[in-house]
Parts: sequence; structure tokens; C-alpha cells
Amino acid sequence: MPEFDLVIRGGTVVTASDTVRADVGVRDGLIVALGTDLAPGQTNVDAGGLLVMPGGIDSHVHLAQPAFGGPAMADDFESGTRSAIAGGNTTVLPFALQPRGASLRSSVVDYHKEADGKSYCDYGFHLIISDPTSTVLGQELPSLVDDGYSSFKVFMTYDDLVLNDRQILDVFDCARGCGALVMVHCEGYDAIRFMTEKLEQAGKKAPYYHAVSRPESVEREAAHRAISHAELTDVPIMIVHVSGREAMEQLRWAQQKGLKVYGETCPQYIALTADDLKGLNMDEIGGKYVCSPPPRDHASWDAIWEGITTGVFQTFSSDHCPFYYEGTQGKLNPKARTSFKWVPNGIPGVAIRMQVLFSEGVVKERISLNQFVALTSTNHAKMYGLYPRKGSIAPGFDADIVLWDPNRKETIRQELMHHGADYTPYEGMAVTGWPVMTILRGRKVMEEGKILGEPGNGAFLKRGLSPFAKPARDSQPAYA
Ligand code: DUC
Ligand code: ZN
Ligand code: ZN
Repeated sequence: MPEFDLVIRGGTVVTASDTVRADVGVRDGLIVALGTDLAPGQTNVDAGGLLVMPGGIDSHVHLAQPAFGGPAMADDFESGTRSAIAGGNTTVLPFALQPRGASLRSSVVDYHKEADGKSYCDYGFHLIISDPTSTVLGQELPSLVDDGYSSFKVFMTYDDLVLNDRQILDVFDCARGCGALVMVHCEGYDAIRFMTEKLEQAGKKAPYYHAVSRPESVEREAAHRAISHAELTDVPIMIVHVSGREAMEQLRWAQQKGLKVYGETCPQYIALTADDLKGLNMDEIGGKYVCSPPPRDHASWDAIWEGITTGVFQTFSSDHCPFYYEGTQGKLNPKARTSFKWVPNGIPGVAIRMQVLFSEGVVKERISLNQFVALTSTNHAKMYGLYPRKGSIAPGFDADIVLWDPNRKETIRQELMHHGADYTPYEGMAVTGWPVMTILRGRKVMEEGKILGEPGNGAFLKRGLSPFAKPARDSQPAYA
């Protein structure tokens, strides 16, 4: 009987801290050895010329989320996680959403039904809180955190999700009590409604005006408000999908003040611009790029890189939120043709997150290989209570591994995405660096673009508390 089930031989192992030539030995789904000249395994993979990195962890994806009467999402757990492994990911964290008036616990039970037996990769759930009643805050959240749902998301906009300031403060205070990390969608609801009404009155209804209706100031104001509320309640927060300089500088300001404010950014903020929303002559093609916050401009890309390279951002996620383009469920649905405000917000990206960061970051020498691993895997595991099970290559970790060809030149194309959406907003983008094999707990699930895994290979991850959710030692809110 060979000592190892799998040996990955002759590659360059990259973690968030080290880059070494080593073989990796896997047994029973775990990494059990790193060394040179390991004995042959039952299966042997030649990784010569390849990077051997922790599988991607995408801590911000939306799959099979309730549509509130709007167009349905283009990905369920099956297609969304298939796309994830095609892109070199082994874990995703989507959101169990509480519709207003519903119990959070029953929303989680329903979301498990969506996921059970369907996932190609491992997954955990964040909780979206849209109705923070006293039962939710006093009973449901503490018990859900104990059960492994250790992070929440709150929204500062959207009719069906927006929380007012008092509700945000209550959720923050609750998170502090139960040790959960709160992710915040920072865009100001009233400012967006005002802008939308004014733009529509002026006849400015094309998809491009989605970006005009949510300028950077709207994101900056909300980010500042969220930071102030986090300071008042003395609770760490994670500001997600930061799009440009204004919000990035709010994060940096808070971090320099010593507040525990963490940041996430995404491929759309270094690879797309608001001009993409113009389509051809302000036509409907621009709907393909409608997401929130909207993509900005080239100067904003520079600001996002400044935030990535100086450590303002800890995680690089896709915010994969796929909708169809064509058809009655698509971004081109009849209502959406009447105004940008009806175009569903969100774009697919889980299959290209890592390639975009590698190509724009590592290949262009903005970040090191080790920073790349931190931003796409290790920091997600640490931030969301999955470390030290996920996020590195060392004995004892799950054997979640991506083999990466750093020299492979590819053009991003719809047929490589394996997602449910009928388009990719990155169509035609040239990248260098591509995942050639994805290994989930020791099992090959993707090789050279072929999906080898099956729905149901992925397991639910009960997460621990985030060490990042701990307030600074000895700190207290003034009311404690
Ligand atoms: N917020 C997200 O986090 N994802 C997609 C749409 C949105 O507004
Ligand atoms: Zn959001
Ligand atoms: Zn999102």
C-alpha cells in the first residue's frame, strides 16, 4: 500500500509566506508531507513548471439567492460551484438571505436545501440580515454563529434589504456580543434614490446611468457612516466590494486611526470601467456590466492597486452575482429596457477572479506570488474562521490545491466559464496565468478545463469565529 494517495511532484509550492520547490504528499484528503523525492503515491501528478498553490477561496459569491420577484439568478449551487472549480477555487462562501418577515434560521434551512448534494466545492454560508428583529438579534443570530455561520452581511441600500442606521448599530452590537464579523455593503440608499429619480426625469435611463446614479461620493459617505457606527459599537467590520479611491481612503483613514476596519475588492474594479456600461451608443449592451458599486475609471484602478499593494485590502473576491443577459429573466428583460433601475445588479466572475489578479498583479509585478496567495486564499480562510483547515499548503491542511501555469496565455471566453450565465463581462480579455488542475481534498475535480468532479463532492463547512472579529484588547463601547 503506497504511503500517499496522491503525490504532486516537482512543482513550486507557493503559500502566503514562502515559495519552495517541493513535492506534496496527500493522504485521506489531507496534506501529510512536503519534501523532496517523496515516495510514489497511488496517483502521481507531475507539476514540473507549475505553481502549486492553495485552492482559491472566494469569500463573496451569490448563488441561488431569492429574487424578490425580479429576474432569477443564473447560477444555482451546481453551475456556480462548477464555475468556481474551473477557476481554481476549492471553497466558496455564498449568502443565506433572510427575506423580510422571515426567520433567519428557516432561511438557512431553505438555503441548505438549495446546496445539498449540488456543490462541486466546499462551501459555508454568510447570513444576510434584512430584518433585525429582537428575536433575530437576541436568539437566532447567537445560535447560528455557534452553529458555524460566523459572518453577516448588511446592506445600506436596496429596497428589500436596506437597514437604517439604528438597525445597523443593533446588528453591529449583536455581532460584538457573539463574535461574528459583519460585512457591509456601503452605498447610501437615499442618495441613490434621489439620483435615480432625477436621472429618469431627465430621460437618462440607459444602463450607463446606473453608474451615474451611484457615484463614488455615495459609496464614500456610506463607508464613512459604517466606520463611524463600527467605532461607536467598538466592533470590527469588513467593507466589501470597494470600487475606487474615495472609499479606499476611508478604509485607510480608519485603519490609520487604529480601527479594525477590513477591506475587500474585486476584479471588476481593476478590469472594467463605467464606460463599458455605455455599450454601443448608450444601448442595452451596457447592461452586461451593471453591478454595484459600479466599475469606475482608470484612475480608480490605480487607487485600488494602491490599496492592494499597501495592505488596505485583505481579500480579493469575485462578488460573483450572475444574471442572464438575453431573455425574460435577463438584463434585457422588458422592464429593464425602460430604465437602468430595473437592470439586475451583478455580474459573474468566480471563474476569472484568480486569473485577473494574477495577470494584472503578479505578471505586471505589482504584487508577489505570496501576496497573490494571501489575497485569493489564505486571508479569506483567516478572515472567515476556516484557518488552519483551509488556505495553506502544510501538513494537516485539507488538500485543496490549484496547479497553476504562470506562463499560459489565454483569452477569457464564455465557453471557459462553466457558469450558468449566457455571457462573461470579461469576454476577450487577454490574461497570462491559468489554473490547469483543481484538487479538492485530494481529489482531482478539474483538469485542463474539464470538469472531473461531481455535484455533491463539496461539503458544508461549519466555520469557527473569525479572529479578525475580536475587538482590540481592553476596548469597550462607551455604553458597556
Ligand atoms: N452587492 C453585492 O454584494 N453583490 C452584487 C450586487 C450588490 O449590490
Ligand atoms: Zn454588496
Ligand atoms: Zn455581492
